[in-house]
Amino acid sequence: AAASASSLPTFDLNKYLLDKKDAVESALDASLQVTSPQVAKITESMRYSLLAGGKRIRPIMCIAACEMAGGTAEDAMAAAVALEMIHTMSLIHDDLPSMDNDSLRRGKPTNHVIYGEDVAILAGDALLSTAFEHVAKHTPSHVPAERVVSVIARLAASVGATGLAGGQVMDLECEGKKGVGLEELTWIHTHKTAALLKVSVAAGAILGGASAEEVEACETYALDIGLAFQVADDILDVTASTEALGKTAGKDLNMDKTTYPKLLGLEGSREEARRLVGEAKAALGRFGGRAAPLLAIADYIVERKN
Ligand code: GRG
Repeated sequence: AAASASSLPTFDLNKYLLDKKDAVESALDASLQVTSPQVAKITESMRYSLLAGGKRIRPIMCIAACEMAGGTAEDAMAAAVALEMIHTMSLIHDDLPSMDNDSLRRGKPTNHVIYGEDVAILAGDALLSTAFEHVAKHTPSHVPAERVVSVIARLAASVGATGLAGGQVMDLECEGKKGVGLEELTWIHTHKTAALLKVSVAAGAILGGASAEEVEACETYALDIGLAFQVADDILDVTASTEALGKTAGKDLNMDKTTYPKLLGLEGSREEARRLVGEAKAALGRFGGRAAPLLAIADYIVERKN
C-alpha cells in the first residue's frame, strides 16, 4: 500500500528539478526563433527575458501534475512553455517604469532598460499571445482536443481581471494605503501569484487525464502553495533587509507596503507558511506516492532562499 508519500525518504528533489529544468529550457529555446529580419528585434526582446534564467517552477509543476495524473512530460510541455511565457510577460510589465520601475531582474538589466519601454510593452504582449498559440499548436495530437481547449480557457482566465491583471490592479490600489488587512492581502496574492500556480498544476493534471475532483484537489494544493510562496517571500524580504541594514536597504524597508510579517509578525508568518504547506500536501493525499514531486516542491517553496 502507498505509505504517506510525504515520508518517502528516497525522492531526490534537486535532481528532479535539474532534470525537468533542462527539458524546459530546451523547449523554451526552441519555442521562439527569429524567422525573418523583420521580426528580429521583437523576437530578441522576447527571448532576452524568456531565456534569462529563473527557477522555472511553474513549468515544472505543470509537468509534475501531468505525470502524477498519468500523462507524460511531453503531453504537458507546450502548456509548460506557455506558462513561462505568461510569467515572463508579467515580469516584464511589472518592471516597467509605470509599475515597479525596476532596472534589474534575475541579475540582469530589465527588458525596457535594454530594448526601451515601447518594445518591452510589445514584447510582453507578444509573449502573452504566443503562449496561447503555442498550446494550441504544439500539444501532442493524441491529447484529446477538449483537454487542450479547457487548458487554454483556464490559462486565459488566470491572466485577466480575476487573475494576474486584477491582482496587480488591487495591489496598486492598496499601495501606500493604511489599514490594509489580511483579507485584502490574501486576495491580492491569490490573484497575482497563486492564480498562475493554480493553472500550472490544473493544466498539467487536465492534460494528463485527471478527473474533475482530481483537478480540484490540485487547485487546492496550488492555491495554498501560492500563498505560502508569498508569505515566504515577505519573510525573506524582512530577513534580507535585516541582514542588509546599514548597507543598501532591502525592499521591505518600504514602510508603505502591507506584508504578512507586518500583519502576523515574523513567527506568526512562519507558522502561517507551515500551515499552508500542510494543507497543500493534505490535498494531494489521494495520489499516494505519485505526488512525491509536488509534495517535495511544497517544502522547497517555503524553504528556498531566493
Ligand atoms: C496581465 C496583461 C497583464 C499584465 C501583468 C504586472 C502584472 C500584470 C502582474 C504582476 C504579476 C507579478 C509580477 C506577480 C509576482 C509573481 C512572482 C511571485 C514572481 C516571482 O516568481 P519566481 O520566484 O521568479 O518564480 P523566477 O525568476 O524564479 O521565475
